[in-house]
Amino acid sequence: MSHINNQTKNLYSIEFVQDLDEEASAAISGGLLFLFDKPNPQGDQVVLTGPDPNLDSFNNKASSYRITSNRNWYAYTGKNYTGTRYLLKAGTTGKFTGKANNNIESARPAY
Ligand SMILES: [Ca+2]
Repeated sequence: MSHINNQTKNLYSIEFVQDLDEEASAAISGGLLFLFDKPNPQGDQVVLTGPDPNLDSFNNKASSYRITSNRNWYAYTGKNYTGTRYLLKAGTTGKFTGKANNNIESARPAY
């Protein structure tokens, strides 16, 4: 009986450590936002690990996105987080449609 209790305790300890690792890794990275040139999502891509005020070569190029972390992001049609703001939900993949397509100029995690 004592042996079984020890095993249970050890399993909980392992899960707890894994949870801490995931949280720590999300906090360090700020969550990951992938932007794609094509809508499927395919084509050229860029990976954002934190706020990006101009997207550099990906400016006005993104047609779809994927968020691989548990953090929401905002995408904006203007540089420096201006213009129309779009909420991109954590863990989702989606398309930029209408005037958002090929019109995203900055993005940052939604704190
Ligand atoms: Ca595009």
